[in-house]
Amino acid sequence: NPNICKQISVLGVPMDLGADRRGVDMGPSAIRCAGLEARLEQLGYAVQDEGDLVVRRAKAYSSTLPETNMKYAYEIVRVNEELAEKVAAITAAGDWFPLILGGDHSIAIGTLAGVTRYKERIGVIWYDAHGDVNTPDTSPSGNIHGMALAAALGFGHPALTGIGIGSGGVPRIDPRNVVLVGARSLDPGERIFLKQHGVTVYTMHEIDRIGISAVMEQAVRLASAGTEGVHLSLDLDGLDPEDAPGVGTPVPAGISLRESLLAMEILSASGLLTSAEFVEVNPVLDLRNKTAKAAVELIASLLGETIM
Ligand code: 5AB
Ligand code: MN
Ligand code: MN
Ligand code: MN
Repeated sequence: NPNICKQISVLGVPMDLGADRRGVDMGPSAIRCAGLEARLEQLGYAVQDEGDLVVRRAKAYSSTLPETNMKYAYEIVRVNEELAEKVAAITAAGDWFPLILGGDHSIAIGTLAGVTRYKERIGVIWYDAHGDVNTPDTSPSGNIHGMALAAALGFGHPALTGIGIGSGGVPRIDPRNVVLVGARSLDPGERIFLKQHGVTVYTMHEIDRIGISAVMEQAVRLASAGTEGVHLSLDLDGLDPEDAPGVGTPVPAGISLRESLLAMEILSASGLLTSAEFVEVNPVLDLRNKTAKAAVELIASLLGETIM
């Protein structure tokens, strides 16, 4: 609970190998430039900026895994292993809240392995236009950012599913505690996966019908049932491209910034948040850092900022 945890540990992961468009590696920088640290300090938090992990881009490190379509798998696996250890270390004592800045969404595999290290069971709210539940067999692209949630749930290539938990390790996330919010672009194999494993999906249809507030209340309830807390994995492409143009895979007709701020406030009020990551900010495609600024607004709301 960030309202109890008065210390925030910020960690950047300048990873762009999980996506086709280059540039999300500059996401952590852009979010820091948008004034993250000062904003958190204004809220009364002690902030420890751990800096960025090192992502190597030379071809030799980042080639496709033989006999798979998984682009840049070697380096993605290496960085995620390091990320899992780092996040586990941040959470070990229980009084630091990990705030991870991406980077592409492939980093969720390491983040989730890390945040579950000292927890029995955790729920996840996956705020995204996409499902990210492809496996190498269903992926249309071979891009690992589209496989991250499946891998964190234990499905896909062993090189990914073993990250942070070892081969044969069992993920501490039950798909029934996973909730997608904002989905509007799912691949055929992903629809099957989501139904088969009992992941709850709130598409734009539900958001438009019952409103973001009811959706988030239900999402919190489902993600927290029987768990020790809730992790937020927020892909900026969950937002409407009007409000968040700086993303590699924009999908029209998304969640507005206004609705998203309310979503963060509801999550904050639940007092159940254990950790969060903000991913897929691409400064190369952004307009005057608009998307990174939106990320900072969302983070402030998530961590308890109120108007009055
Ligand atoms: B993101 C797609 N489903 O697997 C795929 O931005 C897109 O982290 C994945 O949500 C988008 O390549 C991944 C077509
Ligand atoms: Mn995503
Ligand atoms: Mn996405
Ligand atoms: Mn994306």
